Amino acid sequence: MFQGPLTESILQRAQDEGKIEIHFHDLRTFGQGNYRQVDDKPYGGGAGMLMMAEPIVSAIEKVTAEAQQKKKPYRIYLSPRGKKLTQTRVERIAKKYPWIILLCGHYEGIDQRVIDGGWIDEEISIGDYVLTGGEIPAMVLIDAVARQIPGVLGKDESAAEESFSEALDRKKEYPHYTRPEDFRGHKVPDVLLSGHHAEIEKWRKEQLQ
Ligand code: 21W
Repeated sequence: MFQGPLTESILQRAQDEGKIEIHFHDLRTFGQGNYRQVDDKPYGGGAGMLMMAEPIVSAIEKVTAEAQQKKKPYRIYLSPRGKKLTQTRVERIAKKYPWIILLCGHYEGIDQRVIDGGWIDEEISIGDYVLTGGEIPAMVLIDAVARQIPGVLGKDESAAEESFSEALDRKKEYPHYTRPEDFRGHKVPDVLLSGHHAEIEKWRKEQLQ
């Protein structure tokens, strides 16, 4: 399910140019027994299954040991219980951690001892709504972090980003128009056709919402 979004133009180009690398590790490889079991019933009862500690910790240890880097990976568990992902957090991760491991939760979640035992550095949620697993949140995080890495965005794209975060409040956006000037009776605001840059700037600031 990662192949669609992560091979989309910008992220594919970034990988082709060696600006980012994305590796996938199937937890089942680290599963136990003939059935490569990775899930089990929760102690205390309740609906659903949990991801077992051993396959997760084995996977984290193997991936950590394999990579040829001095730096430790920053280990993030995508969890509905996590801290909310914000642009500030995205920028901090992009700046501080050249190598991240993303653990996607599945079923009802993971054995708490993976977290309490120190194998996870941070739990992150992408928002207050319920999804089926951590895969889409992982892709959201990859996309948001990747575009912060120098050279991942093209010149035009990063210029747009600059005006978005610096000149304007980061939460806000103004309306955009492109050709034609008249679309089925809906006109482009006159000021945008005027060529008065100061007026256009003023109008855009007024339109922020
Ligand atoms: C959703 C797993 C709900 C477990 C107590 C016992 C990762 C996610 C996820 C999921 C539950 C993120 C319950 C925003 C998300 C994720 C799957 C809990 C009820 N309560 N960010 N059982 N939203 N979701 N199930 O869902 O793994 S980051």
